[in-house]
Amino acid sequence: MRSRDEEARAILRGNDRGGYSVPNGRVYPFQWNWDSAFVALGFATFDGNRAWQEIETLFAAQWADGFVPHIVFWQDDAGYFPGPDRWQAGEGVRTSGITQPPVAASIVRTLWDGDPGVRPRLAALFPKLLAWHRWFWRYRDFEGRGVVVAMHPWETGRDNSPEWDVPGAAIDTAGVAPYVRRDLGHLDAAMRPTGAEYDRYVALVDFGRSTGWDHARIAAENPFRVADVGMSMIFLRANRDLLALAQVLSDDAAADEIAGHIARAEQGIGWLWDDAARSWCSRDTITGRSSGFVTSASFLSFWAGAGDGPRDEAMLAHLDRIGMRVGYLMPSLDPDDPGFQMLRYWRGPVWAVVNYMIGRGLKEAGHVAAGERIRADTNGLIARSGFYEAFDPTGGAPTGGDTFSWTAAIWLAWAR
Ligand code: 9YW
Repeated sequence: MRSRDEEARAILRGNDRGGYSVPNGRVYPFQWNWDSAFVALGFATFDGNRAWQEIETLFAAQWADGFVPHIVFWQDDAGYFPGPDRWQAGEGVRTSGITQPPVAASIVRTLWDGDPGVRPRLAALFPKLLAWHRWFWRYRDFEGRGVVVAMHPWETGRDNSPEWDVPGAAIDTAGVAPYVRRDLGHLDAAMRPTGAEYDRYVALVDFGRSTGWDHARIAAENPFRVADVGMSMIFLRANRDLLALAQVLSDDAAADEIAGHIARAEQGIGWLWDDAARSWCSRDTITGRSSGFVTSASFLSFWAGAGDGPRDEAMLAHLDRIGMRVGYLMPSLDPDDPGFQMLRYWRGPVWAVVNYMIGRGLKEAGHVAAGERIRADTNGLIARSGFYEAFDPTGGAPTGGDTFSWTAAIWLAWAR
């Protein structure tokens, strides 16, 4: 029998389409943004060149304004909806018109890790990373609050999290032209977003396309504009990592610029603290209302270094409580929430990539035992069930697609 390590490497090789990876060959046949960043970590354990290439191909699809798309359609494939014809976006290569959590700078910093041999590749990538971050400051923090405003649930990477239910109710789905979901041909509907949620996803795609993917207009008019706690924490951390890379490259002007934005985020992120929930929560920028949901993204405060003594203590208390309710941390939704569903995508299941950020963040913040529990639980899930998209936190059963690239990568880079 092959070891889990060998299986993981075989999955990464099998999902390699020549310079870029697909998350899973059947369900997701294109390049996804934050998947590629995590996948690079896995490649780095056995093929350093291929690791850098994964990020370089993603940035080859960058638009002139700095935007980096959430999907790159290097080749068309009828197995996924919405495909390039529905998006009608991209410059050079066809892409989607929304982005995804900006984790790439943090991953590049890990790949760099002081290896002088890769300095030319780092120097070539740095201006592209900076251009993407500038795009975020301009179009996803247009109120200058120091947070990231998501324009689509898919942009957050946590598609059907209940955080989007109330803000999403304002999206008009009456005019959505008929479409056929392809995901339900590959996967159990009970593990996927509902039809009503999909209508909202498609309505937002149609709205963006109707603007010609004009990011300024989208920032002003999009019917969904939610400050996502996950993207905000990931971006704060990514800016700290980008600042470190600017210092490596002795780029003082960039370092000053990035440091200014970090200071703004450190001031502004408190807007996402919910006193009633005693947690970090997403907040609707249109109504000003906090979601009130404790999700796995709430715990990314440790990865961001956003907390202070009392807030960190409050999050650790949630972690202890949740840890006694489930077999495996960190469920994507608080199991004490009435909407918790152990198999339905981002309403319960555990995702290895989120665990990687929470676990590393906890350890770096000095909460070593809690960080180690997250790593050991991730290890236990994969050892028990294999390289699935996500896992039931109560008993560890697999959910979603199999042979998943980022789950294999997190195993190799961190969980094993
Ligand atoms: C979809 C590829 C992507 C991830 C997202 C995840 C899912 C796409 O798959 O979204 O159609 O459901 O939610 O985070 O990048 O793995």
